[in-house]
Parts: sequence; structure tokens; C-alpha cells
Amino acid sequence: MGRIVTLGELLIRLSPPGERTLKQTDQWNVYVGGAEMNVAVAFSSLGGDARTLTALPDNAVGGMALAALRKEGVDTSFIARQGSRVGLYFVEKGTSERPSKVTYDRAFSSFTGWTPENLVWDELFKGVDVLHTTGITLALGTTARQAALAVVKEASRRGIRISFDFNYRSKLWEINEAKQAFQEILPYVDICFGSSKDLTHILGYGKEEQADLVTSFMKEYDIECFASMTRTTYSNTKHTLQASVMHKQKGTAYSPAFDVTIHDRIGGGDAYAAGLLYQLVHHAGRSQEDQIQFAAAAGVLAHSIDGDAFVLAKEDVEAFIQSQDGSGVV
Ligand code: KDG
Repeated sequence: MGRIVTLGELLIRLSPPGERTLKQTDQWNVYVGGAEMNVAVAFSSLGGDARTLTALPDNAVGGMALAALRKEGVDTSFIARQGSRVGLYFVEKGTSERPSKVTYDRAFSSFTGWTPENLVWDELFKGVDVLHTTGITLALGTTARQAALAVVKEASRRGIRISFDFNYRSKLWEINEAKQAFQEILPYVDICFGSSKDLTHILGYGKEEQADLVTSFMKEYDIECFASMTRTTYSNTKHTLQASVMHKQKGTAYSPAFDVTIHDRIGGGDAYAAGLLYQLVHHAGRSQEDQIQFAAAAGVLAHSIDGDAFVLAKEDVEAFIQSQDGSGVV
């Protein structure tokens, strides 16, 4: 036991170096990302056992992406080699004066045509505690949505905990479509990553006091725990980040608020999700305060790393916590 499986699309990110724009650049930094891939890489880097379920073309680009996952210790043995392309996205880094810009070029990626029909469930789920996916996967079309639901239902039927991050991307779909898809998956979800804005803006909950809002949501879908990360933004280069987790029996715990200098913020939410999953799977007996502090610290550190994926070890996270207040998790 102690293993997680993540399900979603791998994306290759192309970014001009520094603060150059797409039009200006003649050089590119290339990173392997995709929210669910990032969670698998982060979980593995922290010292856990992560497997990922996706599809990549059987060509050199697919091979490059596969190698990047393997390098970080992710189990790639269930990745299908099919279809003709890896999804791409382009990111222009923002400055204190102008926002970052994301442009997707991901239509018809190999993953959007993937179905779970050839999976051997017993093999896939051997030793697995948690299956993690996100709203991005549900946004990638009917085939991806149905595939995700089928995997989630099978995992849930086997007693595997389902972890879901809303990860709403307005460039991928409309709120009404997202609401319907979220309502379909939420009855199977045990661990949910999101914000009160997801609950009000997407699911249509009333704007009551935040604690009541989350409590009503958790009751309605029988969610075991709901984790949120709040960012108070000062600029595109600095913000303050605080995470909280509400457990249906244990109540709510908060991390300290961390001031963050943003080197590269993409993947911060995924590192934080992986950090909490790592704690829930490997340190279930720790206090919620320690667990959420570790998760938030992983999210903070991710902002200091180039690229989408978090590639630090749990010792780095612990050293960072101790450097902040001397009371870190050991
Ligand atoms: O959470 C980080 C992801 O947003 C990034 O890796 C790209 O998966 C991605 C997406 O769809 O935006």
C-alpha cells in the first residue's frame, strides 16, 4: 500500500526565457507538465510511490515525455502509447506590471482519445490507496470525461480513496458544463482540493460564511476532507499563501501564512496537493496542523522551482519549515 495513481493529460510547456514574449523569442524552455502528472512527480519526489495513467503518442515526443516522468521515479507502466500528439501550452511569464499569459495548443491530443477498456483493473490498482484526478481532465471532452468517471467509479468500488482538485480552467470550458461534470464526479470523491469560490461560482452554493459553505458542500457529497489554498496577491512576483484543511470529523486546521517570491508559480497547487496526499497516505497519524503545514510548504517551494513539476525531497520541505519558524515537522 502507500501508492497513488493519477489520471490526466500530460502537457509540454514551452516558455520564452525570462520575461520575453512569444513574439520576441527565438529560444524556448521546455518543461513537462499537466496537473495530474505534476502531482505524480511531486508525490514521487517526496518519497512516495506514484503511478500515472495517461496516453502518449508512440513517437519521439511521446518518448521524451515518458522519459521525463521516469526520471522522477513515476511508474509509467500503465501509460498507453496511442494517438498522434502530445498537448502543448505556451506561457509568457508576467512581471509586476503585466500578467502571465497561457495559450493552449492541446486539441486532439493522444489523451483525448483514450479509454480505459484495455486496463486490467486488478493490476492497475494493486497497492493503491488514492486515485487523483482534476477538473482539467473532465474538461477535455466527452471521451476523457467518461474515461475519468469509469476509472473513478471502479477505484471507488474497490475502496480506493478518490482525490479531486476542481482546477477550473476558464479557457477550457463554460461554468455550466463544469458544474454538471463536477456534480457527476463528486459523489465518489473523498479528498477534495478547491476554494470557496469554486463552491459559489461553479456549484452555485450561496455566499454564506465560508465555514458553513464548506460544511454544506462536504455534507452533500459526503467528502472526507476539503483542502484550500488562499493566495493574497501583492503582484505577479510576490504573494502570501495559506492553506487549510477541513476534515469531517477532525475539524479545521490552518497552515502558517507564508510570504512567497514567485520564480515560477505553475504547479504550486499540484505540489501542495501532492504534499497533503503524501501526509494522508504516509503520516495518517500526524496532526492536521502538521499535515497542512507540510502541504503548504511544498506549494511554497514549488514557486521557487523552474518548470511545472516539483522535484524536491521531503527533507527539503522539512528544512524549509524549520527555517521559517523552527517548529517544523521532523
Ligand atoms: O496545475 C498546473 C497545470 O495547470 C499545468 O501543468 C498545465 O495541466 C495544465 C493545464 O491544463 O493548465
